[in-house]
Amino acid sequence: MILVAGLGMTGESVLRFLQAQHMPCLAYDTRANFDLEPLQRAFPEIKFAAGDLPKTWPKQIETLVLSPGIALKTPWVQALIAEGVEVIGDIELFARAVGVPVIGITGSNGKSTVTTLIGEALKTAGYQVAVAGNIGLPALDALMDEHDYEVFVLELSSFQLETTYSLHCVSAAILNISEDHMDRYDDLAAYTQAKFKIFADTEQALLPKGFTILGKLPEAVQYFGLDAPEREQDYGLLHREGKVYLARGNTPLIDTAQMQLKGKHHQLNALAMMALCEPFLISHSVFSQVLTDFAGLPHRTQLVAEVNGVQWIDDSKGTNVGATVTALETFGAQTVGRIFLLAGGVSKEADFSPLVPAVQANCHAVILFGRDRQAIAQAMQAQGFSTVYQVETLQEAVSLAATQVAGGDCVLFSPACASFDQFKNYVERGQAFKRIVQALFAPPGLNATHPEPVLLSE
Ligand code: UMA
Ligand code: ADP
Repeated sequence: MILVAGLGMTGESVLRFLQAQHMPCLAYDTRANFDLEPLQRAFPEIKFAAGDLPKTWPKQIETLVLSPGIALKTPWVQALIAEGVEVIGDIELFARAVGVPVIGITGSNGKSTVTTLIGEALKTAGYQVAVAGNIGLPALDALMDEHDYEVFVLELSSFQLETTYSLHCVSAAILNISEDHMDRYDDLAAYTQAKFKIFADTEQALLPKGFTILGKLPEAVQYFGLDAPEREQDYGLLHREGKVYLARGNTPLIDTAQMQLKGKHHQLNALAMMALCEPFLISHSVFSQVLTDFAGLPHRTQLVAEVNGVQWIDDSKGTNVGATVTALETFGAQTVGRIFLLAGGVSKEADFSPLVPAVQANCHAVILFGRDRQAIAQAMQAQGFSTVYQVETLQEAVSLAATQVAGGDCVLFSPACASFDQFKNYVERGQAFKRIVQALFAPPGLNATHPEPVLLSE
């Protein structure tokens, strides 16, 4: 018998897939308050449980299909493993069933952007392409929809890769590694090792220049970075006659000035797109068109309002320190006035000390909100950055920023934290930011509260 554990988006897609394959299963969610009723109605033949795992179930289970939100080290999962139960995830089921080429993308930041860019490039080149995985559409749902896809582009999280064993990719990348999900991993090495599983069966591997090799790689390995490429097959930047080109080996390919997305990190994302698309022999005019047209995904350093010369930036997807550092560096380079950083939420046990130098170099003030704001405040204090305000909610943080900004300034909402203390996910949090900012400046009916700032230095 199969046990499907975790009944979020992934678990539901697994239930649909197993039902379509006529494979019986049991279904379980660890959350005692999880509302099973809609699923019980949709899948009347399946037995469901929430809260504690029913005592009689473990004896019946041969395979556990585990959702990414449940850690492998969870005691009841470990107990099943000790009993010899096979543990796989939705991507493993996908891998066993898919019959067309797959491109895999993992990394700490930039996954969704690169996955989307590749999808756009393949589509523009005429391929029937599915873009799925951690980006938000469960891979099995894409596999089962009515389209005849010729290629799948999968964004893969470390959580998904932990339970994946036989995914064959025509090309795959780790885009970068910076600390994330330290509540799930013992250390950065364990997190990196989980990501490295993407290369278990790939034809062509792409890695950042200088990346430490942690396991078996295919013969075809390519590196990418912001320097000139060292080898003909590598990707990087070439400077020619005052222009900066995306390049392969010694060949300049696309003038970066054409790109709508600005910032060094997006140049890296564009290079990754070109490298990962190599198996599909896409012309450079296609890449050029995609990079000219693509304005970025919502909630990633997105300008949501410009009022009285102040830019309000939604980077709600900045859910770890690395992403927020990138955003600070990007806006630090282009903002004429001061930067106010709005950050906070669920820390995921992150070390916030690497955030401080970027704050010192680029920020006028930091406004912290959310559950774990004190952890960020302490890191700032430890390194002597004292223009730090603490409030409870995002609403208060925005209102406080509004009282301080002047023309030329930028309010950067890049939380460096997960959202689920106060929001359902980063999308809802980004939408809330936009709504709050717009309400603040909407005439009439301005109803903002301006809380008393709490200055750490006071
Ligand atoms: N949960 C429980 N008990 C359960 C099941 C879930 O407590 O039995 C909790 C988890 O701790 C987690 C939440 O519920 O907080 C959601 O977990 P889930 O496994 O049900 O998640 P899904 O709804 O299936 O969504 C997952 C990805 N979420 C996670 O990995 C946490 C989604 O990525 C992904 O889009 C979706 O599958 C489709 O593939 C989101 C994400 O936050 C964007 N990913 C992390 C990230 O990008 O940093 C990895
Ligand atoms: P992911 O899917 O890995 O979370 P996204 O493309 O959604 O990545 O971007 C998430 C955040 O990371 C955004 O805040 C964005 O500004 C930042 N980011 C995007 N690309 C990169 C990169 N190559 N390196 C570092 N940060 C990046």
